[in-house]
Amino acid sequence: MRSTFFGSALLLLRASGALAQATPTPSTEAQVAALDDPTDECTYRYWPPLTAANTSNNWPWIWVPATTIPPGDTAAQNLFNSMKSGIPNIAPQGTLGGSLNIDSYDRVGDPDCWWSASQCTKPKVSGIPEDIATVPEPRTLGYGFDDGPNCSHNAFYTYLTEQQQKATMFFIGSNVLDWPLQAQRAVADGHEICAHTWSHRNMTMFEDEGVFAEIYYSVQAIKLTTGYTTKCWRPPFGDIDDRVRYIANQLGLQTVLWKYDSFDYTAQPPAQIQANYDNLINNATSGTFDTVGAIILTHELNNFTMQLAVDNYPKLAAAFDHIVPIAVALNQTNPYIETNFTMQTFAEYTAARANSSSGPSGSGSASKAGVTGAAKGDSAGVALRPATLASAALTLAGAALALFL
Ligand SMILES: *[C@@H]1O[C@H](CO)[C@@H](O)[C@H](O)[C@H]1NC(C)=O
Ligand SMILES: *[C@@H]1O[C@H](CO)[C@@H](O)[C@H](O)[C@H]1NC(C)=O
Ligand SMILES: *[C@@H]1O[C@H](CO)[C@@H](O)[C@H](O)[C@H]1NC(C)=O
Ligand SMILES: *[C@@H]1O[C@H](CO)[C@@H](O)[C@H](O)[C@H]1NC(C)=O
Ligand SMILES: *[C@@H]1O[C@H](CO)[C@@H](O)[C@H](O)[C@H]1NC(C)=O
Ligand SMILES: *[C@@H]1O[C@H](CO)[C@@H](O)[C@H](O)[C@H]1NC(C)=O
Ligand SMILES: *[C@@H]1O[C@H](CO)[C@@H](O)[C@H](O)[C@H]1NC(C)=O
Ligand SMILES: CC(=O)N[C@H]1CO[C@H](CO)[C@@H](O)[C@@H]1O
Ligand SMILES: [Zn+2]
Repeated sequence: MRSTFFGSALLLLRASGALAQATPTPSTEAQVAALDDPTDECTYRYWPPLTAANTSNNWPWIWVPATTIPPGDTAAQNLFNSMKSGIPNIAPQGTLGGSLNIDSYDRVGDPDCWWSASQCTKPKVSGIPEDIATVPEPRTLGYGFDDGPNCSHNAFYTYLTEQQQKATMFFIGSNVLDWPLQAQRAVADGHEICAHTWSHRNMTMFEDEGVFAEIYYSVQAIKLTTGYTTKCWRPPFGDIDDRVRYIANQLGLQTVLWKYDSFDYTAQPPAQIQANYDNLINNATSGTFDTVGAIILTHELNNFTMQLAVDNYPKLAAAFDHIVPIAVALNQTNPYIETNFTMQTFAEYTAARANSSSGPSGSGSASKAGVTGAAKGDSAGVALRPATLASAALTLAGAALALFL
C-alpha cells in the first residue's frame, strides 16, 4: 500500500537508467515543491543528511512498530531510563497486532483517562497537562492535517499558501524519512509541525519502551529533516491514556486531540464525509463555537482527503471568524525547542490576515525566513548528474539498510 523508504530506493535504482536523460533532477525542497505531476513528486529523492545519519546506525526500521530503543542509541536509552521510575503503572490496553481491550475496560470509572474508551482528556494522574481538544478563541477553527507528509501534496500546499493559510501538520516519522523534502516544504511554507509517532499504531498497546520509541523517533525524524525539535504531538486514532500521556510529557510534548472528526480517512461514503464537514460548518454558523472554538480532524493522506480540504476551505472560512494553526490559537510563538523559528500570536495572525485584502504577501514571521538553514544548505547541492544519481541511489539503498535495521 504505502511505498517505503527502502522500496522507493529500489524503485529509484531500477529507474536510474531511464532517468539518465532527465536533467536537471530536482534535489532540493524548492525544486520538488515546484513539481506538479504527482508521479514525479512521488519519485524518491536522494537527500545527503539521511546518508550521513546512516553512520549512526541508531534508528528503528521505518513503518515497523518501534517496540524497543536500538541498542546503539545510548542517548535515547539514558533518556528513557531517566523517566522510567515515574511512568504510571498502567498495563497496555491491548496487544500489538490485536485490538484494544475497550470492552473489558471500566469505561465509567475510567481509571486511566483512556481517550479511546471515554474520550477523556483530563488526566487522572497529577502533574500531566490536559490534552488540547478545543481552541480557546471563540468562532475559531484550529486547523490541522494528520499522517503527512504525502509525497504529492504540492497542489494542496500551494492552495493553502495562496489562501495565506497556515496549519498544523502532524507528521508520521516514517513518512518524513520517506519524503524529507516534502517535510521541509511544510517548514518553508510556515506551517507548524507536530509529531504523529514513528509507525502510526495505537499507542496504548505498546510497553513503556515502545511508547517512548514511537514518539521519540518521530520527533528525531522531524529534527533530522527540518532542523526543528517539535513540542507537540497527536496520538494516532486518539489512542492515549495517562501512561502514554506521561511519557509524551516527559519528552516535552503537548498532546493535541480534536473535537470534530471528518472521518475523511475512513471507508465512509464520500457523501457522508462531506456531511461530516457540513455538520461542523453548520454548527459554526449556528453559534456552537461562540464561546470556545473547535479543532477538526482531517488528513494529508491522499488526493481525496486533500481535495476535500480544498473544496471545504471557502465554506469553513465563511463559517468561522478565524482559521489558525494550533500554536497560533494558543499564542505559542516558539513551537520548537530551537527558538529561531517563530509563529505569530493569535492577535498578530488575525490582524495580518484582516489587513491583507490587497492579496497574499506571505506576511508574518513564520514565513520563508523560518526555514532551517542547516537542512536547506545541506540539500542545496547542484542537480545530480546521471552517473552521480545512479551511485546516489546505490548509496541510498545502503543507507536504508543500515539506517533501519
Ligand atoms: C486502533 O484502534 C482503533 C479503535 O480505537 C481501531 O479502529 C484501529 O483500527 C486501530 N488501529 C490500529 C493500527 O491498530
Ligand atoms: C499520497 O497521495 C497519493 C495520491 O492520492 C497516493 O497515491 C499516495 O499513496 C500517497 N502517498 C503517501 C506516502 O501517503
Ligand atoms: C487531485 O487529483 C486531481 C486529478 O489528478 C487534480 O487535478 C487535483 O489537483 C488533485 N488535488 C489535490 C489537492 O492534490
Ligand atoms: C492570546 O493572546 C491574546 C491577547 O493578544 C489573549 O486575549 C488570549 O487570551 C491569548 N490566548 C491564550 C490561549 O493564551
Ligand atoms: C496593515 O497594513 C499597513 C499598510 O500596508 C501597514 O502599515 C500595517 O503595519 C499593517 N498592519 C498589520 C497589523 O499588519
Ligand atoms: C536555527 O538554529 C539552529 C541551531 O539552534 C541552526 O542549526 C539553524 O541553522 C538555524 N536556522 C536558521 C534558519 O537560522
Ligand atoms: C552506512 O553505514 C554502514 C556501517 O554503519 C557503512 O558500512 C556504509 O558504508 C554506510 N553507507 C553510507 C551510504 O554511508
Ligand atoms: C455541539 C453542537 O451543536 N453539535 C451539533 C452539530 O451539528 C450536528 C448535526 O447538525 C448536531 O447533531 C450537533 O448537535
Ligand atoms: Zn493518523
